[in-house]
Amino acid sequence: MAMTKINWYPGHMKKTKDMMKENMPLIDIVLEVVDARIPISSRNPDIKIFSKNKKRIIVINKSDLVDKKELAIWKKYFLENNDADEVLELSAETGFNMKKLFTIIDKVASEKRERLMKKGLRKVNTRLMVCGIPNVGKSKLINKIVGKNTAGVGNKPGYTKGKQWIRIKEGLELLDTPGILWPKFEDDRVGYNLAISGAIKDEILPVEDVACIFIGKMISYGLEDNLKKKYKLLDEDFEGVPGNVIEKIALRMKMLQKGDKLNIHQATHTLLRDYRSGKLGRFGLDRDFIL
Ligand SMILES: Nc1nc2c(ncn2[C@@H]2O[C@H](COP(=O)(O)OP(=O)(O)OP(=O)(O)O)[C@@H](O)[C@H]2O)c(=O)[nH]1
Ligand SMILES: [Mg+2]
Repeated sequence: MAMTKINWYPGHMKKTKDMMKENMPLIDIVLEVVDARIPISSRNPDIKIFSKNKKRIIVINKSDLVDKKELAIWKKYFLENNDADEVLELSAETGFNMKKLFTIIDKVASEKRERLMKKGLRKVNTRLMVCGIPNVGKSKLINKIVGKNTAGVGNKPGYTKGKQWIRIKEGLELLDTPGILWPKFEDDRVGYNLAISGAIKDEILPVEDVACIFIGKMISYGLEDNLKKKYKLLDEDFEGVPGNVIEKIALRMKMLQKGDKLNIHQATHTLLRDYRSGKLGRFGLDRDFIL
């Protein structure tokens, strides 16, 4: 199948990137949020570059959406690659490992405090920048850190607009930033994984191609049973190309439009929505990068 190239780099992302670079001198800790379902595809190479000389924490968020074994593989991978000083799997949804995150932030903050107090400074502020691609849960995580709904959270990419400084406690401040992607996805798989996971707005996507690639992935991972159970599919429905499976979903779920035609549009969107909310099982999409 010929794949349409996916790209999403609107002007506000470039502006955000410039804003982040400008604020970098103020920042001590860069907390990069990645999506547990796509830990490699959701790492923005620009963030890697401008966080180089900072303390770096990678938070693998949405860990509730993937299997524990898969999470362990990614954590090891980031640590071995020296991608960050600390790597923590977490769920801003369930609160899993939030306590550990506080401990890590406190540790980094107190190291800085001690260092500067030795130099004679009395008041030391630690500033943390929370960044990542759109829709990974940055704002939700911040609300969990702060303990109240300070940052706006939305079930669509590009929700946060503009920067927002938030005070966590005496001497500790945090910057919420809008999600940013980068100008060109070198690997087509990255664009599609971002699209499937919900980091790119559906309005600009070739959603049917995206759904096809997704079905193909599930089949290659041996996850046909998850689809069968959810959409009442039969063995024979998997004969032929992945696009047929989408038609079969519409057929078995009786998704019809005017003139009793199958509603492929509805089947496509239902499929993606179900994966994004964890209803098709707990699995990620990046395993073919390393396995
Ligand atoms: N399952 C699950 N969903 C989460 C988690 N964290 C956030 N979400 C959901 O993901 C969606 C995006 O969350 P936000 O906090 O708005 O994401 P963001 O990274 O700030 O997004 P932008 O502002 O668009 O860059 C919302 O629907 C959240 O409820 C998590 O740990 N698990
Ligand atoms: Mg946000």
